[in-house]
Amino acid sequence: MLLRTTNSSPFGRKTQIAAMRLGLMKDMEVVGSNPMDPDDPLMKDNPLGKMPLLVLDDGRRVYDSRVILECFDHLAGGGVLLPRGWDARLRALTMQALGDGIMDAALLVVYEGRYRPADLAHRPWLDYQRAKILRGLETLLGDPPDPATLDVGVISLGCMLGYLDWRKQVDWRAGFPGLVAWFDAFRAATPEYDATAPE
Ligand SMILES: N[C@@H](CCC(=O)N[C@@H](CS)C(=O)NCC(=O)O)C(=O)O
Repeated sequence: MLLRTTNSSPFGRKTQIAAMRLGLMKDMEVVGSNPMDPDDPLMKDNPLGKMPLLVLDDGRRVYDSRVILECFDHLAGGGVLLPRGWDARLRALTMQALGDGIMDAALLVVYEGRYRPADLAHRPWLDYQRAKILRGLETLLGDPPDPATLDVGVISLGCMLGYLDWRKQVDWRAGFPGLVAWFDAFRAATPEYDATAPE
């Protein structure tokens, strides 16, 4: 298999953590991508031009990170990162949607600064995205999943907090100190997280 991503992508980090935990890295080559390069092979593999992108041995292209995690779990026999029981599965998928959704908003905040000329930056748009991040963190704080039980939701939430640490879209440690212990417990239980840190 071939995984197109970089360590700087929090969505790509989800897939690398999952692959490591499931013992799939030995079957996989990881190749960097640049979504801003129109000649990058990513463009023909994923019409959305986003990473991560997985190429299966039979040539099938798999996107996005949620589907790649589902694919990895299936390849590992199923029921590992996606619980088989419906209630636990629904909870894990919803937590993944929360983590991914916060990362989507956080990514848009970064892109606003990176790709829009400073004189065209639109403050209300940034506030709108940051409000999603803050509401999401509040929701997580209200009912966090067990940080030591790795599933698709916990992977996404851990990558999300790490991404906010790195890019500093909001100061979550000051605003939500209750989440610091959750993040520390996640890192302690998930060595794959530190092993996939962006350079
Ligand atoms: N929902 C997608 C999001 C992937 C995503 O936004 N990736 C970013 C890098 S972190 C990207 O490729 N951005 C380029 C673009 O939006 O054109 C997933 O879960 O894989």
